[in-house]
Amino acid sequence: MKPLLTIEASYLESLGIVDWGYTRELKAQSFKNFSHWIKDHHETLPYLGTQQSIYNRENIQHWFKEAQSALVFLFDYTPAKKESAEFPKVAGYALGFDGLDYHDVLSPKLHEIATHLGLENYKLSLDTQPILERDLALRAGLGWFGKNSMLIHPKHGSYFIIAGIILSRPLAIEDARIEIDHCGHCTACIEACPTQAIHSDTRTLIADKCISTWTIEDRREDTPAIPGYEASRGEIFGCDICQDVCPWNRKPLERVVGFLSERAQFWREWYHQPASTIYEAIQSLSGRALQRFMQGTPFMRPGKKTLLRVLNYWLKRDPTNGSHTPHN
Ligand code: B12
Ligand code: SF4
Ligand code: SF4
Repeated sequence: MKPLLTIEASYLESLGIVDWGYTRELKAQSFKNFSHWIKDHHETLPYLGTQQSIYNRENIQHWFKEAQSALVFLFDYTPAKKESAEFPKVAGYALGFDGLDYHDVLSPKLHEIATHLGLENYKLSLDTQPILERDLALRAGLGWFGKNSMLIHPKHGSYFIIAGIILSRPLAIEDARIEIDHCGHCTACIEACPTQAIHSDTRTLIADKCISTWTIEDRREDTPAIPGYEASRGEIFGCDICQDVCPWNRKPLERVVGFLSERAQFWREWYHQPASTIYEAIQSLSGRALQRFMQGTPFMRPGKKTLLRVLNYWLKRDPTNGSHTPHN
């Protein structure tokens, strides 16, 4: 990785960054694609479909008037994927940042970088802001849109979180070269997705069919399981299947040394118990006690009802021991 102005590459690496990019282009290239896509996807992801949310995503200046340019960083969780390869039921990102919610872990790091660069008027882009972050990373030269819709970096694959600093001034950095599409004739992700959530013509997901939506984002108590979920590997929190089969993740996995912190290890083992044990543990806790138990972790996002709905699915299929082994 190259240094960032006065910041050494080794310092960025110590923050968990595998690459960074820069762009002055504030308009999203793929906004038209997003605006077509959003027409069909309000129900389970309502926050994306408001008029303001759509308008803001077209151009970062719609949200932050003074914006002039953006720095984009890729925060890696490949080491956690390596270590949890035999335990694929919890999304890698959930264990990759010390078992903590990445929003909380990464924003101080971004502020730290901003301080190093002497920035005063800036905003962060970290998942929840109205910014098309994959498009921003594309414009910053960090990768291409894979058929699984992930932003894929030619060297680092796709096991990373995209985060940005939106600046109110330009920096003395050359504009990035846009990465070309390296998917070629491969269709591994489309074939591997058990719920057929990948729309092969448009490189987008049918979000309502994605296991990640059903296990994390959908807060309804009684939403039936997505057809095909039974053929999953027993994903109970998020889903990485279409990344795990992607050839562009093979080399990064070979290269990294696996490492799970003590806290992440705890959660890995906790979710490795039979579904019946996890179900009982969650059910026995009051809403507040559950919040205390899961405080600061990503597992709090789906909430009690969603967690129980998902676990109950596996229990109904296998009431004797509640293992979440898929039954094909
Ligand atoms: C809503 C959302 C979801 C939804 C919908 C995902 C989706 N693919 O649309 C759900 C809940 C399903 C989801 C799941 C996951 N998510 Co999510 N999610 C988001 C969020 C908040 C918005 C994404 C969005 O706007 N989707 C709408 C689609 C249309 O836009 P898009 O995903 O940006 O895709 C672009 C391209 O596909 C392109 N495009 C569209 N059509 C076409 C057509 C052609 C021909 C071409 C070339 C391009 C193209 O334009 C789009 C807009 O820029 C972003 C954060 C953010 N603010 O951007 C994180 C984000 C996309 N998620 C992320 C992650 C990590 C995940 C999961 C891996 C989590 C997990 N393990 O369960 C899965 C991955 C599922 C998958 N294969 O995408 C990361 C992705 C990092 C990366 N390397 O790409 C993001 C960027 C968060 C972050 N800050 O790092 N997510
Ligand atoms: S995350 Fe899982 S369910 Fe969603 S598109 Fe990828 S493989 Fe399919
Ligand atoms: S699995 Fe193949 S088609 Fe899918 S994103 Fe990776 S390279 Fe592209």
